[in-house]
Amino acid sequence: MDERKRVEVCFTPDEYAYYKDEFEIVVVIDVLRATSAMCAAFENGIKAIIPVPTVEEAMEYKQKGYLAGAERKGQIVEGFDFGNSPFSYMNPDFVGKEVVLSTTNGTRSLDVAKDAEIVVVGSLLNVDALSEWLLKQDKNVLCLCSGWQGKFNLEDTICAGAISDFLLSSGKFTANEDSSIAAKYLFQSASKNYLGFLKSSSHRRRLKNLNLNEDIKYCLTPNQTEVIPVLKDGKLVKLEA
Ligand code: 3SL
Repeated sequence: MDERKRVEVCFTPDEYAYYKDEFEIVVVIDVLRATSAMCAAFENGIKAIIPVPTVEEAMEYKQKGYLAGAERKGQIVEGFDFGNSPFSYMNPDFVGKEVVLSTTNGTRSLDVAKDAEIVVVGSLLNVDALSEWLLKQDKNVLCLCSGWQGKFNLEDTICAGAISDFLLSSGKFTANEDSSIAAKYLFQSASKNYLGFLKSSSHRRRLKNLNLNEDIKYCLTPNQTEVIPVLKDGKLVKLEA
């Protein structure tokens, strides 16, 4: 009998129903920019992030006095002071605080996956630390890419490929799905130069048109942190070793 655990890649939250219940750990990935911003937030001392799928929910929290941010289509939603830029979370005023956040795709993926046994946040920023932690867990892992409004995207798939490539190389994991094989090959093609590989990707173009080049560079620079955000009772907190 094959004792190996599975690591698979789901390209979009819309496909999550096909994978649900087969994996103890779900890694939610939104490289540009939600899960990168979340990793940056914990690296910079935030206490918790309450991810909410809708702008209305974020506004309700804001009206109750919470620090709340919202992003749609790459831009800060009117009525909010911050959105999804990782640099917004390098704010000394946020240290030790709880922040509410709603984004186009990333918080939607977290909402879709919230009933899994363990939900963690992945990005290129924490990719090595997260992969090593996953290897030690001895559980089946699903990398859930957030994509863009239900569609496939390259940057999340490459990050998922990096995680699965690492786990598969250990010999302790196997992958059965074509999505997982494709993600691994995309990662292997991109890994020497993420910025160059993703030059003409749709979301990179979208963010570049919004003058968010610094965000793009930051989010595509791997291993800037070892923090692993984990979902506990509806809030993201820092996983303690
Ligand atoms: O979709 C999301 O959750 C965002 O990361 C999108 S954006 O990078 O802010 O455009």
